[in-house]
Amino acid sequence: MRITLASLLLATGLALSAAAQETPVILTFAAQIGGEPFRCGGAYADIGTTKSTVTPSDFRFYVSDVALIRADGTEQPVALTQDQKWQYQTVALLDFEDKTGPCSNGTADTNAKVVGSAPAGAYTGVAFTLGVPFALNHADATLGASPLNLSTLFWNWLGGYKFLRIDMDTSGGAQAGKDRGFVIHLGSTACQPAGAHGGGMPMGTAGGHGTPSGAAMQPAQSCANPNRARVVLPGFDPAKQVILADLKALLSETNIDVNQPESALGCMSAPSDGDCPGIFRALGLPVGGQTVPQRFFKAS
Ligand SMILES: [Cu+2]
Repeated sequence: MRITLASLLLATGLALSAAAQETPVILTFAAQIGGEPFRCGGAYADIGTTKSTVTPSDFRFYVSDVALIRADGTEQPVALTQDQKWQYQTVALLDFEDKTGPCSNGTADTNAKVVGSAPAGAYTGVAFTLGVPFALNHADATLGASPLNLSTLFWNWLGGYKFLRIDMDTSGGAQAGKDRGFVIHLGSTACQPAGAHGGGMPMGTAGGHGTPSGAAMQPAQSCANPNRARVVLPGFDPAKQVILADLKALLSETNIDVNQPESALGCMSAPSDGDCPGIFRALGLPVGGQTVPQRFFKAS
């Protein structure tokens, strides 16, 4: 094919006009507890089935595959700005703790926004996944690009990242002084290591602490329980509304004062953990083959 100056100019002009139709997208999130803003070390009453008072010490989560929704229900992916800090590829970290008070596991910086662009158009809603995509979830966090480089949001190579981490002290009497508090660490479980051959039991139930086992040193080939929650908020206008994540709604059917027997403190996502089903339901994740609409996120 002969390339003329005219055709080059035409191609350049088309590229410029296409680029000009990309429009900025900014989604603002807010972490709340019963409608009040989350604050490290704050006290929030009437949480969970025992109406406990909680003092939170972490509130961070990863979202991915952010999309705008058209009136016909189809999704337009949002291209995230690659900012070398909060966003990498299709993943963004929302971080509401500022390392003050009891939030000693955290980082001083906070981030409440997802920033990107999409073709200009008429959009009526927003969708995103709570979690890290499989392709990025089983890397080595010590080598990960920010924000996938935080050891406090990572289990191990096999289990991957903690998609959501909310930690808290609780006022409840049953465990006061011993194993006090409650944590929510959401992530994939029952992950098979690469190189494992069929017939074995699924290994690597996430939630392990301390030294990774041999299996944990290998990346996962697949996880029986991905535990990634797709969240759809129809009727959402990013220019006027905020996406609220409310801990009280997340814990509304959970007893946070009495840890269920023979399980990790709070819910660390293990399939056998009796502290998890109410939280999974609130996230719209399947429990016993049933799924109900999520209630953790809502539009302001
Ligand atoms: Cu944990």
